[in-house]
Formats: sequence, C-alpha cells, structure tokens
Amino acid sequence: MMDLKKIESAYSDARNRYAQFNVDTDEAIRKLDSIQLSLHCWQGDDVAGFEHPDSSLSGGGIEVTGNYPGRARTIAELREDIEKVCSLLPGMQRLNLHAIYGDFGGKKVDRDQIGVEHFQSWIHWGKERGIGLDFNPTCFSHPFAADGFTLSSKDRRRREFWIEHVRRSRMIAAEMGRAMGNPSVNNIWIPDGSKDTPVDRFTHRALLKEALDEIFRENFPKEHLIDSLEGKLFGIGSESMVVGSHEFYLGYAARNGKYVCVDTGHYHPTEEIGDKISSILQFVDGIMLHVSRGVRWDSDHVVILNDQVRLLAEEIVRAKALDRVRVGLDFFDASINRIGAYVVGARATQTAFLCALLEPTEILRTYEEEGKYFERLALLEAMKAMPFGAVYDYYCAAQNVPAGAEYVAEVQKYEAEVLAGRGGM
Ligand code: RNT
Ligand code: ZN
Repeated sequence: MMDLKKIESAYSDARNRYAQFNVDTDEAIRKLDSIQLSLHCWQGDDVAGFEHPDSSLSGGGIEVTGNYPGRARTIAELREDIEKVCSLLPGMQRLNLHAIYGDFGGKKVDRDQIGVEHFQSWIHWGKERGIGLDFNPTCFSHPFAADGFTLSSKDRRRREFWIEHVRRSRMIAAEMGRAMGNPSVNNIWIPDGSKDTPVDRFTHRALLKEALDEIFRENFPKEHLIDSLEGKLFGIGSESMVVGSHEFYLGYAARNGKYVCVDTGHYHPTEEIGDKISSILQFVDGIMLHVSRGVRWDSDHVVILNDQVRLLAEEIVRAKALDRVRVGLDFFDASINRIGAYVVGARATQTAFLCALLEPTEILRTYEEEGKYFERLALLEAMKAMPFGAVYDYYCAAQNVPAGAEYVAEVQKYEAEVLAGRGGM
C-alpha cells in the first residue's frame, strides 16, 4: 500500500498551492464525490448480452475488436466484475444496462416481450449495493435490425416491433428509478441509416419523429425517468446518412423536454465536443454523456485524460451544470483486460472533472473580461502543472481505494484468481 502519510503530506502541499489561486481542494473533492459515473455494462462482455448463449454482436455500426480472455459470460460473472471495478473507484457509481442484459432465465424472450420481471434481479442487486441503474433499449443485434432500419423503418411491422421494445424499455427504466429512489436515464440510440447516398432521408426522419411521439405518449414522473436521445454522425454500414443525427435529436429534445446524449465519438474528429455543452444547455433540459475516445473514427477506445475530455469537464463545471448532466461512459475494448479498461476510463473521467473543479475560474474570467489574454493563457498553462494527482490520490485514500497505479496489481490479481478461470474466448 502507498504510504498514507506520504499521500496526506502531498495533499497538504497541493491544498496550499491551489489555495494561492483561491481554489478550495476539499470543496473540489466534495463536488467530485457527488458525480456518479454511469458505468456501461457492455465493456464487461463486448456488448454480447444474455439473451441467448451464442448471441453475438452484428451490424449497427458497433464493432468490438480484440479477444482478450476473461469476458463475462453470465450475469453472475458480470456482476462480480462490476463489483470489482467499483471497489477500485472512489465515490458511488451507477450501472448502465442494455435491454439484452436481462435475467431471462435461459428463455427466449423477444425484444417486444421484455418486462420489469426480467430486470428485478438487477434492481435487487443495485439496491443492495447502492448502485443506481440506467437503461437502454437494444435496437441492434437482431434480425429486425438487419436491413439497417428500426424505429425509422418503412416496414410498419418492424417499426411497431421496435416502438413496442422502446416503450417497454421506458417502463423498465421508470420502475428502476422508482425502486432505487432516483431517476433512471433511458437512453435511445438506434443504428438506422444508409450505407450509400439515399434519396429519401425525409421520410425516414419523419417516421422516426412519429415513432418517438408514439413512444413518449406515456408519461412517467420525472423522479423516476429521464428520457435521453443519442445522435450520431455515421456508423459502419451507415456512412452516408444516419437518421438519428445530432440535429434531429437536438431539435426533438428541445421541443419535447428530453435530454440529449452526447457521445464524444459521435462527431467529426475535428469538432470540439466541449464547445457544444454551453449551446445545448441553453435549449434542452439536460445532457447524458457517453464519454468515449474515438481514434480516427468512433472506435470506442478506453477513455484517457486527454484535452477533449478535459475541455468537456471544464465546460460542464464552468456552466455550473453538474446537476443537469449525467456522466456515463461508452467504450469497449476487448483487446486488454476488461476490468482494467473500465478502471482506467472511469478514473480518467473522474480526474478530468477533478481538474475542472480545481480551476481558478473566477480569476480566469476576470482576466478575460479585462482583455488580459496573455494572463489567461499563462494561468491556464500553469494549471496543467499543478498537483491534481495528489488531490485524486488523497480522495482515493480517504475512501480506502488504491491510489496512483496501485490498482494495477489489484486488477492483475483478479485476472489470475477470477478471469483466468473463465478460459479462452
Ligand atoms: C453506438 C452508441 C451507443 C452504443 C451502446 C452500446 O454508436 O454509442 O451508445 O455504444 O448503446
Ligand atoms: Zn454511445
């Protein structure tokens, strides 16, 4: 174990250094502690789910690469993994479930047949551990999604099938929120789009709008359910047009009081995602984040502490919008230890928010208003060398969670003792 005394003394130095800029590190830790990350269940098993034993991901612009051993194959294994992940993270986390992760008891339950009963054991598990739950309908990896259209399909039967699936997803999410005593986000992402240049974009988008109107007809209390809509620029197989684009959902959410889900991999690689926050928040109720790392495309690499994630966190904190933003993760790397992937990505996201909370925003704002742009630039640069790591270590130590890189040994131990026993994939 890292020496507690050393962590405390490094923290005390850090506290003094930040105090010189009127930044209160204790307060920053308190605020960081109030951010619950919604851990995406699908990093644990490569988005396979538990519908039937040989269920595999296909189509829909989601590609998982890698075959590192140790994938969770059952609900019990996934829960064990998530618990391990949580034990290596300071603070409380949530779990973001997809509909295909239901407890179907070995039975074949089609998507238009799912109900609260299939998620009761998850609710029980979450309640016991104080882990809040979020939800997603699964509109991919299904024969009715094979032609690339779901809610916006011109085939009425298919459209109705998916409307029913998403309607049921909302009911399940609302029940999760009610049972847990805090609202669950039901985030809708559909793969709909076309590989080559279509001529009838309009009808597909009109159909999607109609389908959403139908889905949202039923009202649930705000304390139980938050509806969120996730757009995208392109996917594999939908390179030329994605029906549920950013503009589409931004318009829909603004008009209908929904959250917009911002997945950091879903924009053009040169766009600054952080820049979007202060625009979106002028018009929509709130934002669900899917923090991800696209490498050249929407590749869903493990999140690291890079400039993009830092700007995203800064813009949320500067907008004082933490209460209107749900922070979820969305990446899936099957080429490395999956538990380690979760922990690296989650800790990087927490660190980005910590850095944002440690920013001397008032001083910077004053410089800006006075046109002192050199001073603003210099202070922003100086902040990059400040000891935020010492603050994060102290936060970890205070919560009895490994500090620094100590969790690496824990993940290795778990791999040897638990994951290795699962055999090759
Ligand atoms: C796909 C979206 C979506 C999925 C999950 C599994 O491009 O990012 O959020 O990753 O629903
Ligand atoms: Zn996403």
